[in-house]
Amino acid sequence: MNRRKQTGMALVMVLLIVAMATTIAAFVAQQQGFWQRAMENGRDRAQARRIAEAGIDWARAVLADDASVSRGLDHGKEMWAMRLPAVQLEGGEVRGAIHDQQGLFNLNNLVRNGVASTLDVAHFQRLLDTLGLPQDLGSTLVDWLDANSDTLANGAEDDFYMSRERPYRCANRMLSDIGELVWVKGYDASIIKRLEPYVSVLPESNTPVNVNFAPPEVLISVLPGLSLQDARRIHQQISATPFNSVNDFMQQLHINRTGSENLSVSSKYFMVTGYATQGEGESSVHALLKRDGNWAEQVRKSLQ
Ligand SMILES: [Ca+2]
Ligand SMILES: [Ca+2]
Repeated sequence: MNRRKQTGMALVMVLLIVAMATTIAAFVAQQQGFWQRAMENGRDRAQARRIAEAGIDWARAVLADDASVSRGLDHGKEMWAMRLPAVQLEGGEVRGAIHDQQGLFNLNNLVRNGVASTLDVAHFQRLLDTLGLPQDLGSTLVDWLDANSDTLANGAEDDFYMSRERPYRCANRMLSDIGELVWVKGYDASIIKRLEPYVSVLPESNTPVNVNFAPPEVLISVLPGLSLQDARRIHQQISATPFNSVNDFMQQLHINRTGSENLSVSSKYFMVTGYATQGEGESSVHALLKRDGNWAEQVRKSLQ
């Protein structure tokens, strides 16, 4: 990396850190009253939680800012995607990062308006195949998501789940979190762990894959005809030079446009992770954000 570029990146890093420190300072001032009332015992932890949560406000501001400077384009070389070092605060520290969610395969795309999407099901079957996972996981998940109670070949509906030792009903609707997969026939903790780096659970069922963030395994699942070797090469190339348009991407691959309808170079869903320590207390937060125009809002959150 040349010197000028290095200086530029260092400056961006400083700006991000200043933005985070400012957001947290404002949040802390606002919450003073709460802290004074908090029980002495849980005070450190309560403070750590609030600081970790302030990371969400920081991410919303950073993503809104990105939307105003890079309309319609998102990739790993943008400011929001940079990894920050821990920011030191009085009595502790805070770390935060923003991760794109649209380079991943959205499991809720499998069923649209209650009906299985044949194309997305084929994509998911290919992903399962690439990861060495059983194909039946596609059928059981489609049955779990689709509105009807007709069992697909190798699938599972109410009659299967209601005959379990501890019966429960088939959801017949979208997933709201990846953890819900444990209820679906065939899925267990180890399978979820294997899938997790490649899939997302977004509150919509028609989200395109942002090619600038897609791992090679996801690229080949959504682009029939692309070899894993070519996908790895293109993925490596993207980390240095992201694509500005889906057209540029398709031209580079020399494959025809069929199958590219659900590709993109922009994202509207992001996962924010925040981790804070204060004295003896620590806390972590994961929040899914949805960006619409210049506004980013929280869709769901888990706080520990
Ligand atoms: Ca952007
Ligand atoms: Ca069903």
